[in-house]
Order: sequence, then C-alpha cells, then structure tokens
Amino acid sequence: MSDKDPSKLKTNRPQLALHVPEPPFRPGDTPDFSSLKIPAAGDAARPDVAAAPADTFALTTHLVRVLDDQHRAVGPWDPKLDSDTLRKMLRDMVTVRVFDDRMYRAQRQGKTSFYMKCTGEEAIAVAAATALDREDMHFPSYRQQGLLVARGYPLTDMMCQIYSNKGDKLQGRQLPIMYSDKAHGFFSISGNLGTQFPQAVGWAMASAIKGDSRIAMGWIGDGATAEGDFHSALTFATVYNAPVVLAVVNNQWAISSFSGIAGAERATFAQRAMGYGIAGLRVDGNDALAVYAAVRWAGNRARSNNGPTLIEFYTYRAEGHSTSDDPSGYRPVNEAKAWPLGDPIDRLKAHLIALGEWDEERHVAMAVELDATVRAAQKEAEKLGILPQQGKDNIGSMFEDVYADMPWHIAEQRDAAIAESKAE
Ligand SMILES: Cc1ncc(C[n+]2csc(CCOP(=O)(O)OP(=O)(O)O)c2C)c(N)n1
Ligand SMILES: [Mg+2]
Repeated sequence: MSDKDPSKLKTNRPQLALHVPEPPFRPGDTPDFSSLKIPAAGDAARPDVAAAPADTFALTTHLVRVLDDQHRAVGPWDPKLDSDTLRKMLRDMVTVRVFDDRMYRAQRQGKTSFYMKCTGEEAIAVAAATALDREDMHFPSYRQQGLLVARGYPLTDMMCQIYSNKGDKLQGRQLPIMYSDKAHGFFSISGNLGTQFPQAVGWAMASAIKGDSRIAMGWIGDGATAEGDFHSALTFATVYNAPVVLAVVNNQWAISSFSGIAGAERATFAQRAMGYGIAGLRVDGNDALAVYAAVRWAGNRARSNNGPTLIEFYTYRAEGHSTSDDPSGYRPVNEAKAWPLGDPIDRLKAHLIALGEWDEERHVAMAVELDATVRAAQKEAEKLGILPQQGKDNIGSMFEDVYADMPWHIAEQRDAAIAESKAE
C-alpha cells in the first residue's frame, strides 16, 4: 500500500460525498405537487409597512395569497382595488400572452432569431407595474415584458426591437427582446444574468443621495440568485438602507436546471433576506392581487425610508425557456398543468366574474380585440422590415455610442467595415 494514495488513508473515517440536487420529476414521470405546502389564501399576516425586518421573517416561509378557491379576495393583504384597475390588469396580462404567442410564431416563421415568453408569469410584472409609481425605475430581466405593456409602451416599438429593423430604437445592437426605455422606467436588459440587481440598488442609492422620491425595483430569476451579483446587491441594499424593492421570480427552472441547483432545497429564496437583515416576503406569483399588495407594501416601505424588501414570487415557467429550448427533454410535458397555483389570467378573470364585474362574453370580445391590436402592431412593425432582411447598409453605426470620442483605431475598423460592405 502506498502511503501517498489518499483513498487508502484513514479508512475508518466516513467517505466524503456530495449531494447533487435532482428535480423530483423527469420526462415520463407523473408530476405530483401534493407535497408542496400551499397555505390558504388570507392566511398570512400583514405587518405594518414600518415593521422591523424580523417581523417579516415568518412570511419568508409562508405564502402571501389573496384569491381563494371561490375566487374571492380575502385576508389582510387584499389590496381592495377598484374594478377598473382589476380590468386594466387583466387586459394587460392578456395582451402580454397574445403578444408572446404572436412573437413566438414570428420566430418560428423565420422573421426573427429569438424570442422569450413569460407564460404563466404575466401577473407578476403587470401587477408590479400597477403597484409602483409611473416614475419609479425598473431593472428587469428578460421575462418582464409585462412592465412595458402595463406602462403603455407601444407594441410596435417592442416588435421593431425584436425584428432589429429600421424602427428599432436600439439599432440592432441588442438581442431581440432586450428592450430599453428610460421614459417608461425600464432599464436596458442585460444578457449577462444578475447585473441588474446591483444596478437597481445603485440607482436607488443615487435617488436618495439626490434627495429624490423615486424608488427602484430590481428583478432576477431563481437561477441567477446563485450569481455573486445577487449577494452584492443585498449587501449594499442593507448597509445603506437603499430605497429598493428586490424581486426573485422563482419559476422553478433556469433553462434545464431546476431551482434546487440554486439552493431551493435548503431554504426559500425569500429566506435569503434574513441573512442580510432586510424584510422578506414570499408571494403567490399567480395571484395578481397578492403580487400587487406585496409590491405596494414594499414600495411604500422603501419610499418612507423603512428599507429594502426581498420578495420571492412563487410561480412556474409554463413554457420553454426561449425559442431555443425544448423542455420535453428535461421535465414532464404536463408539469405546467399540474402546478397547483393555477393560471394567473384564469384566476383574475374568475375573480372579476365572481364580483359581477366581468363575464365570458366580454372576455371573448376583449381577446378578439387584443388579437386584432397585436396583429395590427405586427403589420406596422413588419413594414419596417424583419430581421433576415437587414443588410449591412448601416454597418458603421455598430461602432458608435461606445466612446464619447471615438479612438482612432475604432474609427479605422469602422471605415474598413464600411469599405468591405460596399465591396460585397
Ligand atoms: C452570467 C450568465 N450566466 C449564464 C447565462 C446563460 N443563461 C441565460 S438565461 C439562464 C437561466 C436563468 O434562469 P433564471 O435566473 O431562473 O431566470 P428565468 O429564465 O427562469 O426567468 C442562463 C443560465 C447568462 N446569460 N449569463
Ligand atoms: Mg427561473
């Protein structure tokens, strides 16, 4: 026996082993979520907006829910919204779904290279946009198109960005769906996951330094919480009591990795708040009223200098990660249907019907109208071209907007690129 062979040493000790998380269900399995603890709607206490962070910690393992099984709004988190606001949220959520379906199809028709849907998550961005002030700044990931829709950003402008055509305000420099619009309080989406979280905290700190009253909201997925940026953001947020709302959209998946790979088997994402000493809430993300109430609470808390809040929205990514993904390779095809928190659009619609403020006929009419609206926007956008038609006419612009004064070597590369495109 060689005394240099580590496997042969100290054999009386237990052999070390790692745990590699595996999702509970794989293709071919029957998904069964009956072991998930889903508290009854209305069951969660609602602390005062100025409560100490520790007074929220019980909520990090609970679930704030407002809509009950009879589609009524119940409990202390009921935001008591008027029916016009509820109908506007429903309309925005349906718009997002119709838009997603059209753009998914456009990608399959070869009109663009890439698209990402947010199916099943529509309530989260739409209700958050409704709950905060129009002047507040969002730092989104790629799955919050509902923020732009709820804030009235033109659908045609979104589509022009997706087609990278002549109407694209970002001039083809961003991947399709990576919008940016300061006027609508929508910070540029970054392809590098997680960067928007510290940026949201920094913007909120700057707002406070300037003596402003606007707050920021940062967005991140469950998978991206495993990035260092998530933790840097929380450290800055707690140290400086930054006026920011920080949202983790836990849709159970990060492409083909399930949430356990980001640590969900050990603690909820909302529980991360405890280690940093900030307020934390865990919220039913498929319940538009619960989302609204939680974001309103956290927004008012930030606005009144009572500190940041980490909110986990518990939801399910009902479709593929993007047009490049096929989820049937890693999860059962019917898993979304088995998800116990239902569909956010169906739930808000049923609530409005239960209130006597909506009916099936009006819903069908609205769906037809929104389909026509989205098709008309698409027609307008396609007049300005689709992605594969984009040539190299304006290739020189690719080198602009990086430096205030273009260095000579970049100018040289630009001139060479222009010359080459003309020679082709
Ligand atoms: C720094 C970085 N690492 C990896 C990727 C590749 N990537 C893009 S999306 C994604 C999954 C993110 O999942 P999650 O954060 O849960 O958000 P979701 O897509 O579910 O909304 C990965 C790994 C990336 N874009 N940036
Ligand atoms: Mg995810």
